[in-house]
Amino acid sequence: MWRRRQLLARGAAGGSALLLGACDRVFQRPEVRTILFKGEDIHRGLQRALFDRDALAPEFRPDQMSPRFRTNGTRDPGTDAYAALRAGRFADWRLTVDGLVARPLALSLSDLGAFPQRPQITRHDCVEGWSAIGKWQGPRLAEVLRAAGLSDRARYIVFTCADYYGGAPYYESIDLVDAFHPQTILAWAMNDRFLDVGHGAPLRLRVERQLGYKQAKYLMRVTAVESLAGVGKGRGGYWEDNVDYDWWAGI
Ligand SMILES: Nc1nc2c(c(=O)[nH]1)N[C@H]1C(S)=C(S)[C@@H](COP(=O)(O)O)O[C@H]1N2
Ligand SMILES: [Mo]
Repeated sequence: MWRRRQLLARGAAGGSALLLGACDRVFQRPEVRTILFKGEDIHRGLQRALFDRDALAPEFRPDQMSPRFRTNGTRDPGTDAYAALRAGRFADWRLTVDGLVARPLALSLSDLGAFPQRPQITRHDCVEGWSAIGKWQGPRLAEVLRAAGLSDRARYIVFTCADYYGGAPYYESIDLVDAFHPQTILAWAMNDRFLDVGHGAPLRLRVERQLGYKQAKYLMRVTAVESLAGVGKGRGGYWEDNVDYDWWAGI
C-alpha cells in the first residue's frame, strides 16, 4: 500500500523520463484511454499507468505454505439463510451469475467443479499488516463469464456476499482487466479441502494482484455491470463505501 502511494506520489510529481516513457506506452492501451478520457478519477488512471496489470502474482511451493492461515472480517455470516445452506453442506447453494450476460446462470458447487480448475499457491496480504500463503483452487472467473456470455457493455464485475459486516452487506467489485487475469479464480477449495466457514465457504474470490479486502468470501452472486454508480453507495465495495479504502487495491 505504502509502496504504491510513494510510487504514485513520484509519478504525479512529474517523475523521470523512464516513467514518462512507460506512461506513454500505457496510455496507448485502449482500456487506459477509455478510463482516462471518460473523465474518471485521474488517480485511478495513474495507478493503471504505473502498474503492469497483466503481470502474475508470485506463486509458491507447497513447502512454503503457512502452517496457520488466520481468518479476518466475517468468520461466520450467521444469518438464518446461511445457516440453512451450511446445514445442508451447501447442496442447495447456487451462485447466481447475472447482469450484462446473455445467459444468466445458477451454478452449484458441482457445476463449478466441472469447469477446468486452476490450483495456485499465493500470498494473501491484509491491509492490517499480516500475510499468509495458502493454496486455492477453482475455475477461472473468465471461464464462468464466458459461459454466461458476457456482454461488451460490461465494465465491472460485482460480487455479492452472504454476510453483513458491522451491519452492512459485504460486497466487492473488480474491472475486466482483473476479471480476466489468469489468477483470478472462484475458489471452492483451500489447502486441498473444501473451504471452511471461516475462510468463506462455499466460495470466495481470489484476485491475486490485490489486497485482502478484495478477496470476497461467502459469494452468492456475480453481476456484470456497466457502472458502479448504482451499486452500494457507489464506490465499488464494502470498505470503499464505509471507510475510505481504495477501490483498486493493487499489490
Ligand atoms: N464477505 C466477506 N469477505 C471478506 C471479508 C469479510 O468480512 N466478508 N473480509 C476481507 C478481509 S479484510 C480479508 S483480509 C480477507 C480475510 O480472509 P480470510 O478470513 O480467509 O483470512 O477476507 C476479505 N473478504
Ligand atoms: Mo484484510
